[in-house]
Amino acid sequence: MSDEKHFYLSTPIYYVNDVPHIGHAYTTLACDVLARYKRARGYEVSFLTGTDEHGQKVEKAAQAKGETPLELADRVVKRFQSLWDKLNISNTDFIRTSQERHKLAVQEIFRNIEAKGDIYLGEYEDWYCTPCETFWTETNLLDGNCPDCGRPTDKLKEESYFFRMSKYQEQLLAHIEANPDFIQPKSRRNEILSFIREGLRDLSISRTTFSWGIPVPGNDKHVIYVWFDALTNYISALGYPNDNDGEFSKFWPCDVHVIGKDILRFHTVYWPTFLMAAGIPLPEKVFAHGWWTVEGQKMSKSLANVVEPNMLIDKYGVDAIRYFLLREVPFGLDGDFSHTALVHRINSDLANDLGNLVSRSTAMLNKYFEGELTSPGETTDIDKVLQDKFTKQVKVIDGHMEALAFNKALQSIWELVGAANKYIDDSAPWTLAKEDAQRERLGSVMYNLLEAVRMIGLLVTPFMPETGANIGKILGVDPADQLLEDHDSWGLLKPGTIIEKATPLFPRIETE
Ligand code: ME8
Repeated sequence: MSDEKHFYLSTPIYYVNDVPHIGHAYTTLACDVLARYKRARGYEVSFLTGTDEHGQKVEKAAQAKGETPLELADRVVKRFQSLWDKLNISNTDFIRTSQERHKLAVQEIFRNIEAKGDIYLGEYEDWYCTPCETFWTETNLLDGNCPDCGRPTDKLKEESYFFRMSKYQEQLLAHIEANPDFIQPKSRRNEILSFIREGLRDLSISRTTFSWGIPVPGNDKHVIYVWFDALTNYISALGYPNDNDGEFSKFWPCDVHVIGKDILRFHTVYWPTFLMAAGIPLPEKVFAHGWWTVEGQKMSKSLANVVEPNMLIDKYGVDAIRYFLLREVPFGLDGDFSHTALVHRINSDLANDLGNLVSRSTAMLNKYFEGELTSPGETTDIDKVLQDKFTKQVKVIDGHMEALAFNKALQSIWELVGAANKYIDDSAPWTLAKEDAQRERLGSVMYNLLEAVRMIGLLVTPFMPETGANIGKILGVDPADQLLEDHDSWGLLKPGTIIEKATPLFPRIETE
């Protein structure tokens, strides 16, 4: 980590020729959970997302709609921003590559690398896939088509500026070898290592066949290649080439770029070599997550199976969607989105396990003590087991969060939910309530149970901010006391607190 109490993370910047779908929501959501967790651990967090607005793909999409590229971008960017609001995304900045601050940074890094002699003018002849904005050599093509998306490619010959990427091959290999965590997960790292070992070619980084982009400094016949432009967003947002009141020196190098596996090579080969050439330190880590299919099929407009996040949030609630996306699939692996799986998770994990725990605990406290929490008495063996489990698990969860193993972190939190539910069964409050002599013991059981609920509320907050806040409110916890870093130890609920009977947190979804 670059600095102990600062944390900088980023999503990819999304193309504006498409409207946001569940895949975009997934990456942004994962970053949000990590950002919230780090804040709860006392870090100052810079969390960047934004939109990638230049390039031929966007220019063509705008033409097809009879708009200018900027009109298209202005329209689509609102769709992204309103979805992020609705998903409770806590980004601290939103960069658009059409902004002046970005243009300045891109031209500056171009000039910087050119001044060092690592950019030269040459001629390019290769096969170009416009949907992927990628050049391919003849041998890369599959039956003449793009090896990534399968669509036709065009032969392009043009004057082009080149970046001496080949020069950085050994330095990049050495960096990846010396920093085992630089590319995650491990399988992705191996994939990139073998790609680099096959040999890096110099990279064409300008185009003359269209104009929607940032002009090459001193030669505006050329616009800068959209990936050279887009990747620079991670530093332009911090004010590069300036320090932006200390932002750049505080947050760079970035702690983690979170991306989908589709854009790994751009982030772990192109971007680090650009930075090496410019003399800028490399990001600490690039984490590539897997790909979502929908009901077993690739998401595509032609199949009309694109999952629209707004609709899902309206139907099931924002926290249920946040929970499902990060619980269902190990971060880093591919996964399948299905309505059956979503409804199952909501009913079993949220309504049944968590929702019932909160309802039962608060209902019993009201039934037996009119809602008033009493001081816990002597600690028995089963109390100790519960407390130890919570204390240990907080550390286990922290390890999972550091590793971006969101599903494991949730699994571990749900083990606590299970332990608390089991504690109810083992301590059988309904039996204790029958004997006056057990009154103090019953009070202790209630205290432990609600303390367990408090800790669970804190731990779920980064994943489900509304649910975490609701649990805090039910328990009468001051929101200022919800910072995980200072409140993750057992026994902080104040005796004497009045806690009302909770309404169900998650209504069950009826299925046929
Ligand atoms: O690639 N499953 O933008 P983009 C999971 N502008 N994640 C998915 C997904 C799916 N089915 N579909 C998309 C670009 N994603 C460039 C990035 S960064 C300097 C420039 C997510 O709009 C995933 O994070 O095509 C993927 O990397 C990203 O959307 C691609 O978004």
